[in-house]
Parts: sequence; C-alpha cells; structure tokens
Amino acid sequence: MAWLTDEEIAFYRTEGYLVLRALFSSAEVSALADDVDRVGRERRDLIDANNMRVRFQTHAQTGEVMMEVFDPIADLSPVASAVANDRRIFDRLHDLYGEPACLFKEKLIYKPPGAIGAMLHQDWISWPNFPKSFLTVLLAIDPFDDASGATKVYPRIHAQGYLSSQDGQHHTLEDRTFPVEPVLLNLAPGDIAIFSCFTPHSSNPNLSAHSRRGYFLSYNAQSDGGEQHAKHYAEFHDWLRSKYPPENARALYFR
Ligand SMILES: O=C(O)CCC(=O)C(=O)O
Repeated sequence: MAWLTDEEIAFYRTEGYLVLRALFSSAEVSALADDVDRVGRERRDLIDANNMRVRFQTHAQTGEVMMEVFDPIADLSPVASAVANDRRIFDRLHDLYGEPACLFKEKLIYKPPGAIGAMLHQDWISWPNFPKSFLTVLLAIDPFDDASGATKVYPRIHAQGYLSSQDGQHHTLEDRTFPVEPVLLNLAPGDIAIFSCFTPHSSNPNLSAHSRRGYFLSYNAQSDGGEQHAKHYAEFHDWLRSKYPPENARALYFR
C-alpha cells in the first residue's frame, strides 16, 4: 500500500524535503510534550556538561547557557519511543526508500526562548559507512515559525551531495551562498517535515516567548547498513571524546 502520492515522492527527491500535515493528532502531541517535559523535570541529574546525552545552547541576548537537547530521549520517555517506532513514519519512509527504514538516532530539541539557532550545515558526516540514505523526520511539538526559529532548508541543493571536506569532522556551510532561497519549515504541532542528510539547513534564534520543542528522528534505508542505532551512538560518543584533551575526555560519560 502506498502512503505517499507519486507527487510527494517526486517532490522529496527533487527538493530534498517534504512536509506532511497533521500526521500526529493534537492529543498525541500533547502526550509527547507532557512526557518530554516530565523527563526534563524529573531527570535534572542528567543535565550535566559531561553527560554526552545533553547539549546546551546560549541565549541570543544574555549569553546565558541553557539546556537544549536530549540525544537520545526514547530510552527515557515511553511516549517518545512509541513515536520513534510509529508505523505511520515507517510506512511513509518505506515509500521514499522503496524498502524498510531503520531508526538511526533521535533527539529532542527543546530550543527554549532566546536560544540561538543552528548554524547552516548538512547532517551527513564522513565516518566510515555513515549511511547516505540518512534522513530526518522532524515532528513539531510546538509551532515552528519565524518567531520561534523554525528550521530552514535550502531546496534542491541535496543533489550536489556532501559539500565539505570528508575528514570525519562536522562542518558548517556558513561561508556558502546558494542560488536558491531557503524554505522556512512552517509547522503546526503534529506536522512532520522530512529532509535528506545532504539538505543544507539552519535556524534562527527563538525570539518567541515559548520553547520550540521538536522531535528530530533520523533513519536509514535497511539496505544501507541495517539496524545501526547502538553502533551509531558508540561511534558518536567516541567522536565526542576525540574532540577533547585526554583529561577532559576521561570526564565524559553517557547516562
Ligand atoms: O533546531 C533546528 O532547527 C535544527 C537542528 C539541527 O539541524 C540539528 O540538530 O542537526
């Protein structure tokens, strides 16, 4: 059974992104919002600069450092886990891939008010066998719009592949200009956007009065490495450790 139209599949292939409206109901999004907030409240013990599960972001005006990301969160939140494994997502990715999808990684970006945005980048990274079929499903929990610093994608550029040095490091594309205007992913709670690992994207600061919570779920095609969730996090943690001098790297942990 096809869950996406031929037009939607063609749009994704050409543009490098696709928006699907109201894939999750408001009741489902409220349950997800409540549970990820519960994790944030009840697991203050995890919010530590040495915990590789957590990332921080600075406030655009005050410079205050704020907790922004749990990566991953599904093992802490049964509701998030159910969303990450939801048939509606897998069915639609099957249509895009022409084969089953495997969950690669997932993270909850809270993006509190004032948080600066994400620098322009592509998600792919030149680690051995990093899947080129990697794509991200962004489920909006709060409105993604101009004020909240919605994700912006550069359409059609994914066709050019990876645009930075293949040295195993993460690179920004801040010095690049593209011959296309970015598309702001205006999303209502329950909408999803799907974008390729080669689609350049960024976001502006959250200038609204509320958090811009988004569940960023990444998948790969089954024939492109199969299930590699555990392998990915082991590699990711080794890579994070490699970026610090040995005495600081030893202090890093995952909990
Ligand atoms: O927060 C956003 O809008 C984008 C986040 C992102 O690109 C990332 O975490 O890789």
